[in-house]
Amino acid sequence: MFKRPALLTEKNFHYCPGCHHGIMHRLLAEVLEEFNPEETIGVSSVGCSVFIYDYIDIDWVAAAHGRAPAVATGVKRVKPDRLVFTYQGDGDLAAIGTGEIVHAAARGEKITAIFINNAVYGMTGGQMAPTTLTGQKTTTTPEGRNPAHQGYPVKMVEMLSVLDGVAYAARVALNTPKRILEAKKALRKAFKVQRANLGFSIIEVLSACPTNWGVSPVEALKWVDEKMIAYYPLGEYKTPQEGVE
Ligand SMILES: Cc1ncc(C[n+]2csc(CCOP(=O)(O)OP(=O)(O)O)c2C)c(N)n1
Ligand code: SF4
Repeated sequence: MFKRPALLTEKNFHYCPGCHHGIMHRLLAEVLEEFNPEETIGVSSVGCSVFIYDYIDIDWVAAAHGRAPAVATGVKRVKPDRLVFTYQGDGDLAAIGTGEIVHAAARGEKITAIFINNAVYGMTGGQMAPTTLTGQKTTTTPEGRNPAHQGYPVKMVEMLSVLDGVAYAARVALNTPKRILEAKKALRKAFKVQRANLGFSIIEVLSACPTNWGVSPVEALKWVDEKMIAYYPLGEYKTPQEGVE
């Protein structure tokens, strides 16, 4: 029988119907309960998930837009015994914070990045993000993203996985129950990699934004399959040599 994870506060999520941020918050709360929540520090970022610190009852530091990996680096270096993670959207991690994420990964910081890729800037009204798909209509690409003008969508996990500092990199989705369970496994593994001091870990989460995609919550589940996974294949892109399951 499902219970409400003890780490989720009583506060109702402010997310739109069908948004996957809520599913991810629940998974995060469930997995953190398996570790020591008292010793966990989250770094929240800017975007729709800006109030995550109101929903998951652990210690948090709020970072300015894009700066979460730099803040997490500082926190982890001061408190190396803590489990430290960032929670960032694609505008945050792959646009304004590209430098921070690349260099934190290259340095092999012992932190975990949870990267929510919903292919748009959700909070500010659906502008193009680096992850917006070719042909996808957004408020700043009303004709659809055209690589000739806006370049190609960025595959962050593939890009980061080639860096030596990265110990674990995976992409997951939340549009079916099976995939939600796989996402939970990947999240657990990313934290175990951090616990084992093996280096930087990241999980990219393909996440629905029905509001800015202009589809219903149910259609958004299909959209993840047909559009997102087709361009952003799921799976583990890097796993440590040592046995972390
Ligand atoms: C320095 C700075 N620049 C711009 C903004 C405005 N801003 C707030 S949220 C956001 C986009 C967030 O999009 P994303 O990271 O994809 O998260 P989502 O809302 O989709 O979950 C922007 C540009 C800001 N808060 N700070
Ligand atoms: S705008 Fe998109 S990402 Fe933001 S809460 Fe709504 S569905 Fe979620």
